[in-house]
Amino acid sequence: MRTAMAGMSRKAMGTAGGFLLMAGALVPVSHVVAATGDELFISEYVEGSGTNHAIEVFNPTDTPMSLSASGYHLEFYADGGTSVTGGVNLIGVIQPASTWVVVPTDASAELKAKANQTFAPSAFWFDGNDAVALTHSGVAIDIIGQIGFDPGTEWGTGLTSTRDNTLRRRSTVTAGDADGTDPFDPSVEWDGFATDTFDGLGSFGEPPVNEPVAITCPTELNTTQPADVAGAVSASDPDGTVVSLSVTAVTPSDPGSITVTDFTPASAVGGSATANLSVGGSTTAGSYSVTVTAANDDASPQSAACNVAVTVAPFVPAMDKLHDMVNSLVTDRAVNPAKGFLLTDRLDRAEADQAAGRADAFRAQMQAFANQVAGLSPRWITPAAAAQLTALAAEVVAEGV
Ligand SMILES: [Ca+2]
Ligand SMILES: [Ca+2]
Ligand SMILES: [Ca+2]
Ligand SMILES: [Ca+2]
Repeated sequence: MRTAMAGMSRKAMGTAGGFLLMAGALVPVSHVVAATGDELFISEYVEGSGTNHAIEVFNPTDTPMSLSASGYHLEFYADGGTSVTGGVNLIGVIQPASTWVVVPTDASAELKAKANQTFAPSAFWFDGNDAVALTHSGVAIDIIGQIGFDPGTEWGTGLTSTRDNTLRRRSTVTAGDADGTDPFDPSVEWDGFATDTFDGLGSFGEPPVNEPVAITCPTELNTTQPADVAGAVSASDPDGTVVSLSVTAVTPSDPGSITVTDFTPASAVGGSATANLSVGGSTTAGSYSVTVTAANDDASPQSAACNVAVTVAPFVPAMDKLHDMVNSLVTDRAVNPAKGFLLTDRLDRAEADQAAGRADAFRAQMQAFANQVAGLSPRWITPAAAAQLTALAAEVVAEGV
């Protein structure tokens, strides 16, 4: 039965109480309810550079349409001719509220990536002054241009014209222009775009917004040699999948020790990709501006970047820090000056032993220093300052000679 029906014209099948053959399924006609329209129409027209041509057909109904079984064709009438010059049979199933894009086989790769169907360019070739028609079972249901009239170069003016432009049907349009005999003015139902505008192909009306990638990173990362430091970086795309996070620039010069580590790509559309921006403790002391870039897996990837101010302070020996602290305690009179002198003197001796590599003597001097700190009365030094001195002294011993 299916084979027999496929061979019948739509008219022969009738409508009321009959069946339409669609997408390999028999759908009772009574269930075919128009969404915003009940017949396909052309929703985008590309007459671009070189061989970049495309026609997009829209299905405004709520029913999948088998284009071949229903007998849809695109045809053109060259240069004011009144008979069909050539055309292409549409083949495939156009889903409800969806589009069907046909492109010649010799179009650019970018345009062909948008195609649902390709055709031999010799069969269907329109170049601005040729009327283009969408037909259904031999009946023209939508015509761009005026059949039998040659406008010379194009219909329309500026971007809204049929040559070297893209024409996008306004989303308020719900049906094709079935009258191919009246004058054609594309500005009535179409918006015009520059040569080789392809971003509207694949959807009716304004192309959907491609949400940008968003990236989050710390404003700054600070460390002192030889300690490493790391900060969390993450990125996401509401309608895409972030698949990379990387350091793309380091100024003034890349020391090679500022890297992205622990990278985990987003597991799905809208998910977060995460990583750490890691600064090695061996990084040359200095200030760096680090650019981290995230990208998604779109055919033409979207990306987003952030900048992190990285500061690596040079290594300061614990002995220097201890000396500075004792000196400032004395200067600020935070410790009794006489006691302060004893502490300074003890440190000077320890430092001399350290410089000379006398490890045992150095440790003995540091022990004596610690004992002096411990012996200071709270009248002379605050417990907090005493604890800090003790901790620094332990660091000095740990660093050794
Ligand atoms: Ca022509
Ligand atoms: Ca017309
Ligand atoms: Ca479109
Ligand atoms: Ca996106």
